[in-house]
Amino acid sequence: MEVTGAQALVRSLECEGVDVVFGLPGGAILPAYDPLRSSSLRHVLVRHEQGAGHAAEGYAWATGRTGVCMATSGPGATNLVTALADAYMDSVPVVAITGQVPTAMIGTDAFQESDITGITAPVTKHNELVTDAERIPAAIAEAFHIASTGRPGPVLVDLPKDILQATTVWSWPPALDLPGYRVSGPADPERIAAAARLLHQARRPVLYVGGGVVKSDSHAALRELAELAQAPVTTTLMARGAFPDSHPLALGMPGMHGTYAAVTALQECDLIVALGARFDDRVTGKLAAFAPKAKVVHADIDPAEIGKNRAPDVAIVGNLRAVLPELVVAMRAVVNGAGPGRTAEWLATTAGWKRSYPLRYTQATDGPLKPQHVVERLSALTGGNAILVAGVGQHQMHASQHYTFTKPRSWINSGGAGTMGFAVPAAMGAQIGRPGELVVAIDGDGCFQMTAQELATCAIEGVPIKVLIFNNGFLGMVRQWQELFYDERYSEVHLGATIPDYVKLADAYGCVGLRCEQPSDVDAVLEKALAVTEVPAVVDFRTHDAEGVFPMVPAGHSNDDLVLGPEFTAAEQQAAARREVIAS
Ligand SMILES: Cc1ncc(C[n+]2csc(CCOP(=O)(O)OP(=O)(O)O)c2C)c(N)n1
Repeated sequence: MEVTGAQALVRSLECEGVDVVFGLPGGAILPAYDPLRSSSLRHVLVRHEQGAGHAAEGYAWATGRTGVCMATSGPGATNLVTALADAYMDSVPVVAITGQVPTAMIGTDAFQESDITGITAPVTKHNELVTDAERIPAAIAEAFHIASTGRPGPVLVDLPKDILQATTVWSWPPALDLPGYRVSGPADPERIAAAARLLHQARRPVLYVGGGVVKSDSHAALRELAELAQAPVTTTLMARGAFPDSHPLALGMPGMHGTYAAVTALQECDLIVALGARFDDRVTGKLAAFAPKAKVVHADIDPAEIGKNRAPDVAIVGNLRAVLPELVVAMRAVVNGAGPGRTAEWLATTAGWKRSYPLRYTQATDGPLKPQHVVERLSALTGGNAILVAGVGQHQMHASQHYTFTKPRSWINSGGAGTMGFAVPAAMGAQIGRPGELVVAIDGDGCFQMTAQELATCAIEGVPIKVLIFNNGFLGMVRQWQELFYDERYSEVHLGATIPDYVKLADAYGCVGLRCEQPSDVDAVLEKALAVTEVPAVVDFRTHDAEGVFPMVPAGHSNDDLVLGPEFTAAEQQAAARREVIAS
């Protein structure tokens, strides 16, 4: 059957099971928008292509399926770049479709020409400029295959206008021709057995859980492993929710703003079992001083991660979807043969640390309103059942620290790239991927202003996200660094809390706008916002402008230098540095 390239594109997307495309049209991609009208695909018309990219990411985070975004050539395509870089850093499966100037004009500085495959080469897992309409089905099928298999990531397919207009013969499924693309096969059973033996022998093990556990949906096996091994668990910023925070073995988040218990357990442990984690600098602090007494088991789907930052004693390359259940079987065999491991003393120590040095803040009844308090009330009111999406900055850390996560895919954020402006569009994508569920974006006033225009998209599309702006009037995280490391010489961090008026802005975008300034009003305002069902609700929480995020390991320092923060006395800080348990 004869079709145009554009029809082949739309059919290919349908055949890939795509249900929604986030995009914004323009000249070069116009041919694709015509068959889109009569297709089964839902197109969500964003207000900025960056929003389309983050929405595709949010959709992918929330559903586990590949998110799709579409843009025209030149500035349309370059507006996607930040989101693609973000998806690349966080291993999020996204397929981006871009229009390109006609093939005969490529390289002529044609109107709206940009070399998007060149520009995105370092931030995509793969990209392709298609030069033959006949290749479109294969290019799309390969894009989805590459985006979603192995270590997931973004793939871009660039389609010149004449290729979209040309005719070709439709056929599906195409043969995939990817000679250079290898996905890790089954893991070596001997290494799995070796890892289980090490875990059993360890007296002070820690499971260091990264985003790979969420992406591989292996949280159930993780829990079995932790309970079998009686090993405490730390969940990174990418893995919040992979292990329930309420579980006695949960230590919370490690790293720069991690809990004392998680950071210190990693420093003092004799074995790290790293699962889908990458020894990121925000977790390790000064790498040479990280976990000095630990042997390391490192399991990851990407062989390039093994030994990149920390040499492992046992390396397991494979998909955690298979590896974690295999590790459970191996561990059970060891425990059945040799009896349970001997971690009781270690668990008593880590539990003591949790009690002695918890996340601490003070909320006075008459204010100022603390961001941590808002997160804790949200956590209580939603029973940990919201899908939380964060921007980047202090509010992101407060959300990650103080929300009690109960399940995977309930925490969505920009971990690797730290992209301000992520939250509103990513929440939109998550809500569209999981309609009927409660999606709450916690955003900073700085971040919010970068992509707030997607509220219009949400209002028109009936996407009822809740957006909680933690409006401290500052680029708060930068302010905190200037306070601590630049002698309080504040430079270009003051935004002001009153312009724009977020309640009026929400109203202008067809959303429900609310404001909350007093701690005593938090519950009532949250309840009001959570009850809005047809359009977004936006809450302007006027939060304390000088509140910091603690604990904190100063950048570049050893994790041994963790600062508990102003809520702790000097004596407590000294006891913490000595690893003492001071609360029974
Ligand atoms: C696009 C982008 N620009 C700059 C930064 C650097 N940066 C990191 S956090 C931050 C402040 C964020 O301010 P806000 O959104 O108000 O959140 P807060 O820290 O106050 O909670 C900035 C500027 C960034 N991460 N991303």
